[in-house]
Amino acid sequence: MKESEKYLYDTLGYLYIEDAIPPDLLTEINKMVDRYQENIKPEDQANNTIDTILNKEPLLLNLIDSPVTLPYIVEMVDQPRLKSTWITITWQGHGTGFHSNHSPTCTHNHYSYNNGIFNNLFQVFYALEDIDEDCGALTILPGSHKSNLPIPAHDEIKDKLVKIPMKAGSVLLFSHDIYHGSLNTREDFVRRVLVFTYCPGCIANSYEGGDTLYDDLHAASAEGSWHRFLLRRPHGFQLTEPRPSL
Ligand SMILES: O=C(O)CCC(=O)C(=O)O
Ligand SMILES: [Fe+2]
Repeated sequence: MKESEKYLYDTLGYLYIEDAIPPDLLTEINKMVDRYQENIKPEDQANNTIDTILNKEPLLLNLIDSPVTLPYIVEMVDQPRLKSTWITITWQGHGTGFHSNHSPTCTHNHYSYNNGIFNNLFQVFYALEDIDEDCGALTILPGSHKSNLPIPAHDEIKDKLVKIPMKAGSVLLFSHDIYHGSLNTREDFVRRVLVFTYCPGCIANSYEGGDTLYDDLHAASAEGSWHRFLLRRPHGFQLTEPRPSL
């Protein structure tokens, strides 16, 4: 990770990188998302997230330690572990309400800088198609991942929000402490994203599957591999797998 990238990530709370998914894999992922999209009835369009997608779709496995994102994950997450994976399919009029892990938060669970960047929830947010500003581009308040004060009412800060358009196959890396949300206002466009969340090894899984979520994938992975390391169960500050080198 370049020093300028560290500076920008620390200051703004995000980093945008193009060509993060190889074109052939992107085509395969989009075919896979087509199958989910076709099966969502119009009345279910508001409920548009398919959770634990990695457990359902093995073709995503090689993206969890992709050569594009791994150097950033390793640099900015302490003894990283994969926490959550999902796809979101967002029709017009839908999106994700604004939220953030940061201020107020519990004292130990936040972004910090201590001779290096420490993310507690690190979002690896892939665009599966071009996402223009009005197509549900992620909208953020830059720098809010480091604020010392509680976030004011949305209306009071909304003119400082920044929309981040993305190219198909690009990735947005961001701290989940940043204030963020999205809304697709385009009638002719369905926004499709793939999201992986990484956390330090001491943080537990929150949702479906709990800490055993990746046990089968972990057991099937090669000894000493990044797959095995990233798919391990949380275990306090103890490492239960040797950490591979980059
Ligand atoms: O899908 C979105 O626009 C929001 C995603 C989100 O909240 C996240 O990745 O943490
Ligand atoms: Fe979020």
